[in-house]
Amino acid sequence: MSDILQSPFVREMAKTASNMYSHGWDERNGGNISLLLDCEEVKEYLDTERVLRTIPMGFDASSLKGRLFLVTGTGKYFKNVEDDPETNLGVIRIAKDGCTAELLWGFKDGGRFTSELPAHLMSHMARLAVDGGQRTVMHCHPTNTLAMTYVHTLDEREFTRTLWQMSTECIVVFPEGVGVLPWMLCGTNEIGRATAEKMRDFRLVVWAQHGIYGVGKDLDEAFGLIETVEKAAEIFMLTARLPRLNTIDDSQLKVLAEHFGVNYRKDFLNL
Ligand code: 2HA
Ligand code: ZN
Repeated sequence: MSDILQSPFVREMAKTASNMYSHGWDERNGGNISLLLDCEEVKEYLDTERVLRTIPMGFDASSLKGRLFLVTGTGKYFKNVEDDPETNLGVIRIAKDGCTAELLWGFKDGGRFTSELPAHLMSHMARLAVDGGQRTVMHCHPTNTLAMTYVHTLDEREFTRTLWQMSTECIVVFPEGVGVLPWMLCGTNEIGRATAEKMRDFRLVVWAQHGIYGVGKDLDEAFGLIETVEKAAEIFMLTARLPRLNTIDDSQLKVLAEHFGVNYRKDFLNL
């Protein structure tokens, strides 16, 4: 059996956590990531018959039963993942009852999965229903995106349109826009359901005064989506108190979207 610490999934997850930390998106224990794993690939590294512990999840994820996820741990710091993946990460399998996680590897200090597991697994379920290639859910606290939720209306259409105006590539990268949730208590099934509901239409969901969720086929895709929103939010915040002399207007956004052939939210523009 090969060393799981050398597996592409553990290495890439650890590298991504460090990268997110370096961006200042994951202070202290902020942020969490989950990655849907390929069972056959995992068998090269783990005896998947050997369950170390079972951990109740407190919600039903029946449609994911038998599926394996690599997830970050609750209370764990992103800055430490790369040095000690086995303590800060875990591989879980959703048990037959749909409500229990079977720990196959990791959380070596007796820890457990992220407190945001409901939002992660419910988002995986929602996205898998629209995109079979969906594998990653990523949550973090990017500074400018958070700042923007204090000074900009949380109306989804307006929020998206402002982001699209902040950089030419935005409408091409997230043509469906961003979903926005008002402030809600985090770590609950309720915010999990609300996030998953938005994930039917969006790959990005902003949690006002908290952070953002991004999804994708792999870590790079989810990271890239969040990175693009955060860059646009940074430009918004840098220019928010200055007179706006120029912008990308709605007809230019339309030309962009058509040129790149993306299916954008036409109702988010004033055309
Ligand atoms: O795990 O980011 O939303 C820490 C968080 C909770
Ligand atoms: Zn958070």
